[in-house]
Amino acid sequence: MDPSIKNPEPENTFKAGFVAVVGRPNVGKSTLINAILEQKIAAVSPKPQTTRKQQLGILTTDQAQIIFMDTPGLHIAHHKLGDYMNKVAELTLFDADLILWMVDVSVQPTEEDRLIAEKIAALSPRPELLMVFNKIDLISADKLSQYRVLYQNLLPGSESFALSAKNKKGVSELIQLIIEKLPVGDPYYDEEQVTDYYERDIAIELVREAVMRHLEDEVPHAVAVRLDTYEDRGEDQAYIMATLFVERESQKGIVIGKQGSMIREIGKTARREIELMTGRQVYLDLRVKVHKNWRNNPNALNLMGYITQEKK
Ligand SMILES: Nc1nc2c(ncn2[C@@H]2O[C@H](COP(=O)(O)OP(=O)(O)OP(=O)(O)O)[C@@H](O)[C@H]2O)c(=O)[nH]1
Ligand SMILES: [Mg+2]
Repeated sequence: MDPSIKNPEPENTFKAGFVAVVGRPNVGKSTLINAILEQKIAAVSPKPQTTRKQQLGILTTDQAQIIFMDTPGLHIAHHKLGDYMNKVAELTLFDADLILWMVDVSVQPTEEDRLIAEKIAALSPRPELLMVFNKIDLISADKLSQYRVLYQNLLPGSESFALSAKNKKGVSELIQLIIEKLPVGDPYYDEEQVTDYYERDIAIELVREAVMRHLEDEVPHAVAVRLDTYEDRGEDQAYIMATLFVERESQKGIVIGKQGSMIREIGKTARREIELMTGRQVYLDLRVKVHKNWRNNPNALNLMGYITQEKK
């Protein structure tokens, strides 16, 4: 499709640009992008480090095309996978027309928030910045104004906006604010396109989301999901087979659970989500394998789709 047909004539006022959504893990970055797009493209879970790669969320309106870059939460890494995730998030800072720095304003700033502020402050030239105070549904107005100041002091002079991504409160106002800040330009993507992920990539993320939701402690972080088969069966059915890789035999036992009870639960949750996404009936076949210490093995990371810069 010729992208110029979205370009209003004679005067071009259409806005288009890339927005990096960054912040420490678990502040609600992926929740916000799903809320803005009014559909679930990104995995969300109550546990930190849910997002592992960059994913685009593309919103096209009559006035603008906003390309959101969802990123892994910036954190203090303990594995090569963590280094990769941080790198992904940091690189988007350089590609952005606007940085949305999201914080969880229901709690005080952490060391990770301070490190992010330093990274943003060090950017030269610095793209436009908007601080987003999320989770306002969790605190009183008093606490909100108190904590806002603490965050504001990390990057003085920054513009900010408060919302609740989960309750979709403030989301449409945020979209307008973002549009104002974007440069005039032609759309980069077809107006129908919502993400750069294929349905099968989202399916993998939804399996991982189920893993994050059902498993505790370090175990979900040690799981990678590989899609083995994704077959359409007629108009309204799909067959999916995927392998869950863990790092140790003991984790394999936990993921499978007593007589397979845990993997069945994970499968049930993931299947329901994939069916919601695709509108099709899904047969989901999950298996579990050990790939020793994969999070610290560059070759394994590449195999599992976490392509390190060196290998690109
Ligand atoms: N109460 C409340 N919870 C929220 C809000 N936004 C997100 N959450 C919850 O916060 C948790 C983390 O949300 P995610 O969207 O996965 O956070 P993220 O920043 O993408 O996290 P990573 O991918 O790990 O970096 C989930 O349990 C969300 O439901 C909000 O506005 N209010
Ligand atoms: Mg996320």
